Amino acid sequence: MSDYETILVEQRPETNGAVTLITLNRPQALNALNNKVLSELIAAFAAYDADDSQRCAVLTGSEKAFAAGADIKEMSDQGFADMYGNNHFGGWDRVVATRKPWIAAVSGYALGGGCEVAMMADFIIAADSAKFGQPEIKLGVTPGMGGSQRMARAIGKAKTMEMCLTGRMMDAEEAERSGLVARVVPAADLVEEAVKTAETIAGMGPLAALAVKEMVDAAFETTLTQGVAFERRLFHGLFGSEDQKEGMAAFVEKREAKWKGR
Ligand code: CO8
Repeated sequence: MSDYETILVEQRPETNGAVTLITLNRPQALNALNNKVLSELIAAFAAYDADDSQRCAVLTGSEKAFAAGADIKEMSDQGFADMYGNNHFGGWDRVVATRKPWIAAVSGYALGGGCEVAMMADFIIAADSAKFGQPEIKLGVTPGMGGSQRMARAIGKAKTMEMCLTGRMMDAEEAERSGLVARVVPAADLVEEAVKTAETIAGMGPLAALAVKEMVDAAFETTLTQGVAFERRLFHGLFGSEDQKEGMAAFVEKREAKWKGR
């Protein structure tokens, strides 16, 4: 457990500490994201990234709300100079810069900034109770933490425009059908299922996991030809690792691989 005020961080014992569970913990505000939450998440993700024993992370909220958005009360009186001058919420880029894999486990509301943070994850596992939305237009603003961009890349223009222009919510079933989430599970099993999935990832070669994340992310930044070339170079590069020798030897010898992350 941790000394943070707005989040809980735990290296899950059933995974021997390989899976880090980060839980948003501002129940009185439905986990609304304020500057304190952001600074604590930046610290928690940096600590996760820096510790070799931690191999995959899960970010979750409460049963009622993953996060009901950026903290409206914190923002409401801010002017242009406050927001632009202080690059308000620019720090989320540091969460996105996490190099190791992490999963968003979403139950209940993931609205506005909450939906945007979920979309920053490598993928989303949703409870059947999950509700996604970008309702900022109802407040006279727009998504501001990447929602219009990441949602458009995840589910395409038509649905993104509809979601952002009407502010309507999308349930878990529609989110899965649309490609916003990887999988839907019963709400009661959400954290267990997400941790289990994270444990599977934690059991893979750490270098290969970093490379997968880097190459899939590149698909959203490059042309197909450049992306395929980048993938091939990373693939070639892994042949300089001990884990590639170990992984292929283990297959031939019909045994479990013992990864070194080297
Ligand atoms: N911010 C601050 N407080 C919130 C937020 C929020 N986003 N959401 C809920 N709360 C608070 C409520 O004010 C309430 O507090 P109190 O008890 O003190 O009145 C408490 O949480 C419980 O909420 P409700 O009583 O409203 O609970 P309900 O079950 O009736 O409703 C809803 C749940 C539907 C989720 C409702 O709370 C709601 O609509 N919340 C706001 C959703 C929203 O509009 N989110 C978008 C926010 S804007 C945003 O995210 C912009 C992101 C980009 C920022 C980029 C900056 C650069």
